[in-house]
Amino acid sequence: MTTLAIDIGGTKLAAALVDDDLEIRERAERPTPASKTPDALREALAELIAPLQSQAQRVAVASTGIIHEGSLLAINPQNLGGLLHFPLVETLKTLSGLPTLAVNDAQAAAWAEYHALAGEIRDMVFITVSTGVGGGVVSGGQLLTGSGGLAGHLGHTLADPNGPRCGCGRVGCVEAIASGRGIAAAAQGELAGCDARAIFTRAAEGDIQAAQLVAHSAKVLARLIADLKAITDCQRVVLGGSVGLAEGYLAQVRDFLAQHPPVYHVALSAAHYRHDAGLLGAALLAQGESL
Ligand code: ADP
Ligand code: BMX
Ligand code: ZN
Repeated sequence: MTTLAIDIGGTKLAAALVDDDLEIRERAERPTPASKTPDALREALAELIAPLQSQAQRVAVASTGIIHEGSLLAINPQNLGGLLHFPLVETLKTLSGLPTLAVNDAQAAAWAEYHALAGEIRDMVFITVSTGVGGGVVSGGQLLTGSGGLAGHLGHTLADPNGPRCGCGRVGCVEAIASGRGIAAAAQGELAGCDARAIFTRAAEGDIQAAQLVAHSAKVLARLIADLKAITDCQRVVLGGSVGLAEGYLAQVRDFLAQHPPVYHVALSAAHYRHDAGLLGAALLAQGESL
């Protein structure tokens, strides 16, 4: 069977045709629409899947937001230009005419990365550092989704009670500081208005403020990972997302984690499936449910 996998992020939309052996046949990508009304998102999704949908037998969506009973509810609507709610499964079923499954993007990516580990590991955590900071927890070989889809939303745990207000309504969340948006929001002076990608480029060129912004994100991530080790006793933490996968970022997180006492140490690795972990995890979940 061929799955049309779709990844909806705060910055980009991706779609791919995925075979049952997890090979990607064709892939398409476009920016998440700037006017993020439900109609704009529906339109962008329709254009994204139009060239692919006739070749698929089912649709599997990995999306930013709390995914519950097929609908997207943003915990941080700022990541989606204010879009709070979107009927994901209903929209894609109507557009494609195919059976459709939807799951949170980081939960999906965690499932793909867990399978890629294919060994003794039964407890792992996936963290995406991207537009936001998302997560997926596999405990005892089971993907935790929670009763309402909230499980793994580790970007909304506390990093700094004196930190910036997060779009979720709390103050000082990890996401408000360490995410791509958080890094960009903290930039001042000549870096004000730059996005995270530009700030990483400037850091690599030796800009001191840019390097400090990147290091601060990595330090907050390392603290989060130490907390996660204490909560889950996971054997591995896998990092993904465009910030998480950026050159040199994982090494910095590793160095900051090494400054914590040894009981909080855990093996860290970059996502095996790189930017496709969400797409492939959604496809795997659709296979598992024989959709
Ligand atoms: P999404 O959140 O849509 O899943 P990404 O994983 O690409 O998308 O994350 C988007 C964030 O990553 C943005 O804040 C963007 O500025 C940042 N980003 C994109 N490319 C890079 C890069 N090469 N290095 C560092 N940050 C990047
Ligand atoms: C936010 C939240 C999570 C998501 C995470 C990463 C929204 C819209 N999203 O914490 O559900 O997993 O961002 O999302 O509230 P991404 O777009 O950065 O990949
Ligand atoms: Zn928050």
